[in-house]
Amino acid sequence: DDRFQAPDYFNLDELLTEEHKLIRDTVRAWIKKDVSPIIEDYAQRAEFPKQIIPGLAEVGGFGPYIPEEYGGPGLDQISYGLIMQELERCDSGVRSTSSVQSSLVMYPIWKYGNEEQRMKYLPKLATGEFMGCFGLTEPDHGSNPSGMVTNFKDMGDHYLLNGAKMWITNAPIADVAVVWAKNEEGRIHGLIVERGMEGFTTPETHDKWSLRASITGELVFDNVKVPKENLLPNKSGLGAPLGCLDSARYGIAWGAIGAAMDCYDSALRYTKERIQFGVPIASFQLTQKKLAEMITEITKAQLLTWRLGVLRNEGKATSAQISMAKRNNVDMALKVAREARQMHGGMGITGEYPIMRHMANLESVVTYEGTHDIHLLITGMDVTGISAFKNDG
Ligand code: TGC
Ligand code: FAD
Repeated sequence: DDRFQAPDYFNLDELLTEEHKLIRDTVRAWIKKDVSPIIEDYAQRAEFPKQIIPGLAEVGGFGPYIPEEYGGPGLDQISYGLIMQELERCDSGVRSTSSVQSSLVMYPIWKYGNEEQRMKYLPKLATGEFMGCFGLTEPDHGSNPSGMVTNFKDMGDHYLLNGAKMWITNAPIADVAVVWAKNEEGRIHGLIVERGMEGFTTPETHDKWSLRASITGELVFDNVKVPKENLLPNKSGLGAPLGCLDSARYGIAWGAIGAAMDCYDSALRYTKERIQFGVPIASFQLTQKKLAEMITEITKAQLLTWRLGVLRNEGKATSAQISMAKRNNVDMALKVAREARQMHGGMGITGEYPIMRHMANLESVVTYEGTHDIHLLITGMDVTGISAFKNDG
């Protein structure tokens, strides 16, 4: 049987509703039919498969939890997580497209925008007619976004935006960008910048060895006139972009499990079939240790993340809990991918198997949305009450 067998060692399916399972299985079937057959080729050629956009919209990949009145499917947080899991089981870049559109573009417009902005952008973002991107990171300010230098001045009837953002997922194909910039008092605000505004360019970032099927670029603002109605009015300060990151990081915690599942499934299948020294390599204790540890770690991550989803549905999840899950699950997935890579021997470095692609993708996932060490420091700060981000040295 060459069908993917989703690991469910602790019968987690029993914790899901019929609707959750239906949503997950719908995404799984679409991925299998339309995306898995092409993804390796696109990744090898470092090209984003644009043709998947309508399908992504149809399976609820754009703003899963955005209410129906704004064109979203209005799903709960577990459904959102399961969608991310299935997308990243295919490729972290596919999940990235969905994460950015949903949590980094639709979420801030929904939460921090006014009614006109919601009605203008959300329905089109939900169908994929508009693609969005999120500009927080700058060349000199990655882990420390509060130091950003991108800024806007009040010119009376418009704002004048200057600066640059770097490492922006979907920038080169985006119709709209949610951009974080400081006003003249140094306060961070979100602005909706649209393609076509004079002085706004989105050069593509080339030569990535990771997330090759996802498109990345810069956002450059050279005296861009932004209409005043494009400022997100309902929240400002660093907490505004960080609130979006909470939602995206939660999705990544689920997504990483998907990538790990795919690596585990492939490793289990391969080691049962591959014969060396006259026996399947799965019969060696060293192989079994790897498989046993993989399924243990995947199961722990599933339980942690399911619980986090329940807390989010109840509005009780803290940012620090989300950081712990993002950090744990991505690290877990990266370790599973590295082990699986070795278990496939030489075949593990080829595109015949998804392993090397997952492994390379996860190097971005462990860095973006807060690095592995930044999330550790968030946990450290949460338990001690002391911030270790800055030192006086
Ligand atoms: P700090 O003083 O701790 O906080 C400033 C204000 O923000 C509030 N806050 C939060 N609010 C909501 N959610 C959170 N998670 C929050 N964390 C903090 C905080 O209460 C405070 O509010 P107020 O009202 O008192 O001003 O800020 P800090 O400058 O010390 O920085 C904290 C730190 C280091 C944790 C933060 O800067 C951080 O998370 N850095 C990592 C940067 C990051 O994650 N960048 C991601 C860029 S986007 C991206 O990577 C997209 S990839 C997507 C894809 O392709 O899938
Ligand atoms: P730095 O902040 O320079 O960090 C370098 C190293 O120093 C890391 O190991 C870090 O952990 C460590 N470090 C930094 N500060 C501390 C500290 N206080 N204590 C201990 N160690 C520390 N950003 C967006 O805004 N939008 C996007 O759509 C987006 N998409 C991305 C897509 C890809 C493929 C990639 C690779 C990145 C993307 N990013 C995006 C940017 C991403 O969020 C940043 O790369 C990330 O936040 C880290 O910033 P940096 O690369 O500048 O690394």
